[in-house]
Amino acid sequence: MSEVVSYRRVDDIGVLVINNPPVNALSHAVREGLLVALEQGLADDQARALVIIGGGRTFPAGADIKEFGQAPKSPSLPEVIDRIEAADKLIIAAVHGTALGGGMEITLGCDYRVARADARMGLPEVHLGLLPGAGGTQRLPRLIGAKAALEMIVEGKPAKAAKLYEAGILDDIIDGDLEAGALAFARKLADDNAPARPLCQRAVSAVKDSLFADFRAGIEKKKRGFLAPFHCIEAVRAAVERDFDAGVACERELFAELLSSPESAAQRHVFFAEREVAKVPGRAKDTPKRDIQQVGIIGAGTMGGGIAMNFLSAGIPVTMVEMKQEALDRGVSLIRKNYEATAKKERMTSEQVEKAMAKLSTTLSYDDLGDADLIIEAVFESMKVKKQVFAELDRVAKKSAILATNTSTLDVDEIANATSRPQDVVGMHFFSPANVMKLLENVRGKATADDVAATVMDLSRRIGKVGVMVGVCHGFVGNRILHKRQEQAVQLVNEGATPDQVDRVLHDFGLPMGPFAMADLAGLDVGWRIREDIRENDPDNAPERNWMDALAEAERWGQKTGAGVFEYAEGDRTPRRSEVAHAEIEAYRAAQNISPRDIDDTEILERCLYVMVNEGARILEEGIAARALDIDIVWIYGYGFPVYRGGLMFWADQVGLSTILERIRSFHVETGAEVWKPAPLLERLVAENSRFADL
Ligand code: 3H9
Repeated sequence: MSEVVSYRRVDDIGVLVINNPPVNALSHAVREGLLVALEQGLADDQARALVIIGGGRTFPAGADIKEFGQAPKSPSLPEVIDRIEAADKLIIAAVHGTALGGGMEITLGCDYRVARADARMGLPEVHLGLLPGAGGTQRLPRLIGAKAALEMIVEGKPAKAAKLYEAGILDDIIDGDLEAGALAFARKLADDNAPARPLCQRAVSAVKDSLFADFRAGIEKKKRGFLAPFHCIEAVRAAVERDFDAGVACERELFAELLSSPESAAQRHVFFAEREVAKVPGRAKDTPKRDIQQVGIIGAGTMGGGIAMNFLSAGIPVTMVEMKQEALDRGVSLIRKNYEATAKKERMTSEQVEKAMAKLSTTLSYDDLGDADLIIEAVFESMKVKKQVFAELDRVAKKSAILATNTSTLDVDEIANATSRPQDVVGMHFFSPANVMKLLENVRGKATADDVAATVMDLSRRIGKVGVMVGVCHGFVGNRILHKRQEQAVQLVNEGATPDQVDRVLHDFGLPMGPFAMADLAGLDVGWRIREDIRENDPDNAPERNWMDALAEAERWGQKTGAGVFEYAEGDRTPRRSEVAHAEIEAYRAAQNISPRDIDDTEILERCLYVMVNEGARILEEGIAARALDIDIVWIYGYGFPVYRGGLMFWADQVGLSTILERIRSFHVETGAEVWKPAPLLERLVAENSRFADL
């Protein structure tokens, strides 16, 4: 008897139980075990029908992703499912938890499917850069039609039991004990002499001629750069246009192509990296955590309000503090407006909106924060102001409270020292818009206690964020790297490129927007004010005045004023070339005696991205990020680095570190600039012929 799949009979029905925690992934042992148990059930004369069920928390959540890339081992999942489908006894899948990918494909090989009301099923392979490769693209269209199957396969979003029942995927929803319900269901089928229902023998209903072309056109923009969604469409098209066997052959070919594609390798890396970031190296799994039941937020502006929404949506009460009642009122109405917009898009019910709003309270006095377990400061980005806030928090917060700053650049250690309890201070850097962006850079100061760090990492997940633990430095991981890229972008324009060209190159690489569209979105006044502050207070490090300063001084602050580096039509965020900006650029070049040169796209890409990789290597060297994968996740969730490239450092490994180092060295020789000095870590990795992933 296999250890991971067992067979037993309950009266007249055979039960196959899969037990491979945590998610019953369909590893080689499970596939082998399933075949053995199946043969046992088929040979068992007393069993009138068979039920397949998952042990533990779920029906199988898919193929074992860790096995991808290894030599295939027989039996393959398609072989197992074909055997299930060809069996001469009725087989019923009984689903709880999440039947995903290969797990759902097993259910499609069964004659009938039942599930618990809280179960979900789906084909999320597309998120791993794959397609359902065990017959899913051929059987699902035969069950629910090609259009509905396309939606489910290309979106990769699991659906709830009620919806699955409505779609005709589930035959029944079981209340109470799943196994008992499934046994009763099987027994009734046997009593009724119900027919076998192999999907492979069913025809696909007719579809509109333009279905596939229309579907493709509909996703082209959103799925730019990804390979899998388009392969998924081709596989479903095969289900419509060919017979079952030819369709399966096509699916298999497309699956194999995807499996060996760089896009899938990158997406699988991201899947594991996203889970790995939660496991902070050096932190014991059982580190105690503080209980967070009540949160205080200082500042009801866009950032404070956005942060508050995360907690309210997770059912955690929030008290917002401001200096003036009008600011509080504005903050509350902004939160309500955002929630109502979500409700309008049917992503929330109006009861959920009211439930979240009911957890929000406001005050003008810090003294009302005495019960808060966590207080997050989201005020103006000034060290002086932040220190005053933290001195106040030190006065009012209870002893066990965590005091967090949302600073994006300032020194968390210095802020912590404004209190008598630096061990309780931590950075929680939310990205704007804070209620939308998934990234949370949690910044550990020198004195931050272990349980404080563990609590904020845990909390990140609770409020639906991906938390990454980083150390203290100017700009932390994300903005520190971004800053280097923005500098290169400006320099490239100084030397002869146009902002349109730089933005196009980075957009074509897969980023959601280029550096200048991004500057316009953030507001040119933001960077300008920071530079002005340095010019005034730290003249030795004063940045050179350039055309970006001139634009900001002319109150061209980007999208919010309708013009910045680009121009924007009323109510339209599309950046358009600006003659004013070009005139400023030319004036700047003339004043600096720069004769512009033609710069090719490759140089733009290399300078903007390699400078980031070099900075990423320094960040690793300094221990600001613990692993390359932490940087990958910061850039994917904070800045939209293309998932199909796996994140900044993963991408660098794929390009080849020696190629990158060689270019960095030559930029260093050409410019003598400090930023192009190769990071020692990068040099070491190249010398050792290893990669960031090996660290
Ligand atoms: C497929 O099926 C291809 C077929 O069509 C064709 C084949 C020929 N394999 O996420 P969690 C690990 S492709 C291996 O933290 P949750 C995960 O890494 C597959 N390991 O829990 C983690 O490990 P650790 C299609 C897996 O409750 C642990 O399990 N299926 C797999 O938040 C717990 O995971 C999918 O894409 C796997 N398939 O969420 C589903 N799945 O503890 C992928 C999980 O060491 N999985 N692990 O960090 C998920 O979406 C979520 O894990 C799930 C549970 C919703 C199931």
